[in-house]
Amino acid sequence: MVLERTFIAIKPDGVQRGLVGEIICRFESKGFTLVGLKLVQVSRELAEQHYGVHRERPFFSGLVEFIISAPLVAMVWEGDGVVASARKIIGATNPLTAEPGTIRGDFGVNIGRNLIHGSDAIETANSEIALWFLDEELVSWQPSLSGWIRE
Ligand code: DAT
Ligand code: MG
Repeated sequence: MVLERTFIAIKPDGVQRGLVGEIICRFESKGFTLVGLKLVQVSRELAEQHYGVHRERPFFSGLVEFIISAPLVAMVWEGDGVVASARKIIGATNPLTAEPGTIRGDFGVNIGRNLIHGSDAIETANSEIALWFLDEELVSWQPSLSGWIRE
């Protein structure tokens, strides 16, 4: 497996509902490594850039308004296959159809309040990490438990 990094954001609904700790716990417990973390009041410009791929979709303006409405928690997680694995931990886009055991399946009911963002591919992860974090905000470190988590 290749050590990857992915961009994860706990959206404003997750922060307001007090789910930051619970959500971080899911990634920590899995065995991934936190390498970047900050609470951000997002600018409209950053939100529009982040969701640029959805610019033509009918939900785009509502999505941007939601993302900038209150602080979110931006994170970078590192680990073997973390990009695809995080998407599984997060669950399907619509929380109503997301499997129980996933973050969206356990805590959400509405597609417009689905709690969390995760990069959908390695290339997307790289560009989202560069969009949200400066190089010096990311910390490369070796958890002392790593020998008990990966061979
Ligand atoms: P994901 O967040 O699972 O990668 P996406 O990239 O297709 O999903 O969409 C980005 C966000 O836009 C999604 O988390 C919630 C919102 N969204 C997507 N489809 C929507 C829809 N049909 N109605 C309202 N919001 C939607
Ligand atoms: Mg997406």
